[in-house]
Amino acid sequence: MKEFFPEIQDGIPYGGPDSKNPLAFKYYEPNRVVGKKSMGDHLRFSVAYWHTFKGTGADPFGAGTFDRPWNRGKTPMGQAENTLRAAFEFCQKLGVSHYCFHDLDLAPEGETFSESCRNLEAMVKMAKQLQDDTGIKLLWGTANLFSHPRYAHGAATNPDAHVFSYAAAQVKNAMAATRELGGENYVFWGGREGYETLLNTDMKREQEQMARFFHMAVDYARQIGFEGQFLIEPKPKEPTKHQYDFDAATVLGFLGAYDLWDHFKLNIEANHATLAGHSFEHDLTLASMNGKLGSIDANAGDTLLGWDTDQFSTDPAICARAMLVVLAQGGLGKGGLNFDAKPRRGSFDPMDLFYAHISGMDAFARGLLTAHQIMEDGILDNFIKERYASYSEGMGKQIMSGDATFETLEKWIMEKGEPVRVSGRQEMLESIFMSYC
Ligand code: XLS
Ligand code: NI
Ligand code: NI
Repeated sequence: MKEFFPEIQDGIPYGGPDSKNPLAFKYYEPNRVVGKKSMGDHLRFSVAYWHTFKGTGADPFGAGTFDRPWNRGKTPMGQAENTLRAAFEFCQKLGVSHYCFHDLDLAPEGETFSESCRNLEAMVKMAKQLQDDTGIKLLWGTANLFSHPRYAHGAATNPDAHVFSYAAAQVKNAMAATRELGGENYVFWGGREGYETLLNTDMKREQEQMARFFHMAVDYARQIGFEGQFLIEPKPKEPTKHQYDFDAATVLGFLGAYDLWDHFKLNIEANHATLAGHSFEHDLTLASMNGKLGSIDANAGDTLLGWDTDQFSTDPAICARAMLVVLAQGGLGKGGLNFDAKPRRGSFDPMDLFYAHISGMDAFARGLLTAHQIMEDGILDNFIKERYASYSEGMGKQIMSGDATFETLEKWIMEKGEPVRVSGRQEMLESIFMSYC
């Protein structure tokens, strides 16, 4: 059978931190034990089908540039089969454990809805076989509810109930496909769920529609016995000016307001957090402290550009800050680190996909090692604990147990007077953090 990546024959070796070979890992050793788990189990890397195998490199100023021999074939289904073969060859040679897809990445849309369903079914069958042959697993599936012109005004938030229904039918099939393939999660990214102008938009109604959609998804999962985790992926803008799932805080508020809290966790994407004006670790922490950090789209933006550039992360310090949050909550469970990332338009060679993923995997592996060491030493943790120590005793303890009132505190202040100011030591802590990176 034709190989799509003949340059790689024996997988990607581990070369160690001193290696200068771009086709060797410097930090990622799947079997190395870090704390209580292997690196592979900590990181659960996943390749994103849409960028890595279906991405073309097109931008608003020009056609696709990517050389992707598998995206050819006499028929759309022939092309889909070639792509699937290339995907498993790539994942196996790279040594990643998981992949993710949208329904339409895997199978082409047909002339009719039922033809689309048949296409998906056929591709799922083939994917199942390849999963069995290789041991590569599905981290999550999702439905593309944003590319087709019918979704120009949104899917679940569309003003037309006909479009809502189409989206529901599509998700029903994508969820069944995910279940069939043993997918551990199902992701809802809000595609075009947002608005451009309030002159034509009833925002309250649209959000109610979205909540109905999620409730139907929860019901259907129960009905078919899908045990995967439901994840919502926040993003503040692009494609619509104002996306409803703006950031982790907004999504959590929405889940609480519409009685969906128990059914969803979040899939936090680095580049989406930064587009929302937050750091990656801010949104990770916000999700995690609410028990809602389910999975991660591991990528990076460009601080000079205001859109979702979906680049591979190459900054081990940012990865370390992210992995600190993941380690503190005891891992990602069913989730993983999905490379929702693509090479730049000028990196059109299939081999660029290897360079890109290897550097992304190394960045997070190095981040994991750094975060683990920081946690082992406990210096930063102890500093934070100490900073709040006044709430563990005396009046602070009474405040937190509900025994203090404004009146008792006023009386106490009359006696104690002015507090002693304590430095936050930010620069000292930054310097300690840096010494680990
Ligand atoms: C787009 C999103 C998308 C989701 C999956 O910005 O990141 O790729 O991860 O629909
Ligand atoms: Ni994403
Ligand atoms: Ni994105």
